[in-house]
Amino acid sequence: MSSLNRIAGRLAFLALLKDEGITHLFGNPGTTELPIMHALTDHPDLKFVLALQESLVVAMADGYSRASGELVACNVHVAPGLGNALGSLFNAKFTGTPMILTAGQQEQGHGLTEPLLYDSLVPMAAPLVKWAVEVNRLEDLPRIIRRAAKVATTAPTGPVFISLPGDILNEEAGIELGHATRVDTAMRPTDAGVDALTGRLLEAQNPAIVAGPEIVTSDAFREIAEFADALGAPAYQQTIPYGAHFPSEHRAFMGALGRDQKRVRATLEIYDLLVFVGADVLRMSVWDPADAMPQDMPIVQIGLNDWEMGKNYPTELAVRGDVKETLRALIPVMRKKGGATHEKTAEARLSAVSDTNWNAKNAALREKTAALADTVPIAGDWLMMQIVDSLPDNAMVVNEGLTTANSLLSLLPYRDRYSYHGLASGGIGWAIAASVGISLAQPERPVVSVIGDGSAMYSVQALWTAAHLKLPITYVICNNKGYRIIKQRLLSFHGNDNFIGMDFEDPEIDFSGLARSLGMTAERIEDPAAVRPALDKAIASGGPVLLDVAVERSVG
Ligand SMILES: Cc1ncc(C[n+]2csc(CCOP(=O)(O)OP(=O)(O)O)c2C)c(N)n1
Ligand SMILES: [Mg+2]
Repeated sequence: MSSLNRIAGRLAFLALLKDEGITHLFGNPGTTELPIMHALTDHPDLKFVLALQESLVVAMADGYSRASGELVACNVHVAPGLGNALGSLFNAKFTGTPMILTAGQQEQGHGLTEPLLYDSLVPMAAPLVKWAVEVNRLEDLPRIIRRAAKVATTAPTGPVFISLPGDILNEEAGIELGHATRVDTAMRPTDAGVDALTGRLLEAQNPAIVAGPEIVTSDAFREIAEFADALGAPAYQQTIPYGAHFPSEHRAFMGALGRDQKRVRATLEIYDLLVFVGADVLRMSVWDPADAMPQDMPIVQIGLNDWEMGKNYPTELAVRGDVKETLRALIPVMRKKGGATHEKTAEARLSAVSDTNWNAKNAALREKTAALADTVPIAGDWLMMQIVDSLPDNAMVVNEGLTTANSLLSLLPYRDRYSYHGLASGGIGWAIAASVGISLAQPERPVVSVIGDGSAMYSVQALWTAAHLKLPITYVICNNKGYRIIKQRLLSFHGNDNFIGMDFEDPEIDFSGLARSLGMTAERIEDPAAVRPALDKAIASGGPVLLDVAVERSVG
């Protein structure tokens, strides 16, 4: 080790992050993070983004990565802070977000005496990350950060965790910082693999495509549409539609499958081959004895997430490859092999869905929704249509609107891979904070964030960060004074309409007042006619605004 490079652990840590491409450090500091906060003075180009609770720290970083595709870094405070962060870390695991999460740790040896705030951090984080480690020697820090970045960014991507004891951060040593390693996973199958795939696809009489998140991560938004054209197959979005997985207005697009086992099965039963492209294979939410997958349905899977391949259902052809590169290789071979005959078949198969595709359903829904203009409290569908109609071309939509946003994806067309970001894992309390990261990742694009009032209250302090950074985010709170989805389910699963613990009416939550207290412009809206002007004004303001909209509460 060279003595020329004597450097304190805290400075090495930040220098290493920057060298791995990190531009923002999302965090919430405590005493054990003070070495890092101290070192930030020497790294003014690394932007520290303060979140006022650790779950928000991680959700902000998660949003940044989802809207940029970049590796992100975030830092939380020892055991209680890591504990707070775990719900958001679960979300990041679910979406495979490439993230380095660090936490300050009590000095080695001091921890043994069980001081305040101390507990073992690695076992806490381990189940939710690809790799969890504590740094025990300053000399190991570069190797650990380099490896963490490589592990997080190598597909299937995901979060990693590093515990940083105070003595490591404060110590000085002559260490080499080394260089970043990135594994090129933009691989395509062999020619033989492409041939086999082509043969199987052309053999199907009535295939369907299911598209998922690897369309976004591999930048295959255009290729997936070309593939649907070339194959002549209707395309569904996977059961958890948390991103822009297919251009909605393309004639092949049928919308998301949903998570009702019987309905999914009925939808898919008519096909003789399902082609999953970078998608989960019918991941469900609530248990139902009926299986969503039709009996003996042949399956083809393409993507980098081999854990998903054949996981729950046997897969006839599982191809590990980058979605974009694989489709690029596949499309010309398929066109050539299929020739004019297949082209005609493909054309006919796509014309056959022109009355049932997303465009057709969208037109019908818009007509039906227009009739709800005078409904008070404001109808969810009508609110969603106003939001969609108010969006500038480059806007991004964030969705944790739950029941009020039921129809959002039938109204909002995905037009580029970063145009839509939805809650993925089911763990609510993501969107207010994630919107901050999403906005920071694409600062030129206005963000409209649709959030249930219940979900909003899990992470409402994130409004402060949006206000502090003056981000162009319009938060639309869908205020039905309770957990409507839980009420709906108590009624439909148990026939019980005694909604204990599902209302917050006494007292009512004053979201406008809450937002103003955190430094944000805000407005309460009860009149449907006031929605559009308020949205237009909020989006045009270019700053953070919260609209507290009184929406329908009906259950059943
Ligand atoms: C972290 C977490 N805690 C609790 C739940 C259970 N849960 C799911 S939806 C929901 C209520 C959502 O309420 P709101 O955002 O107001 O939407 P609404 O149902 O009223 O449309 C709750 C409590 C969850 N999914 N995640
Ligand atoms: Mg609600």
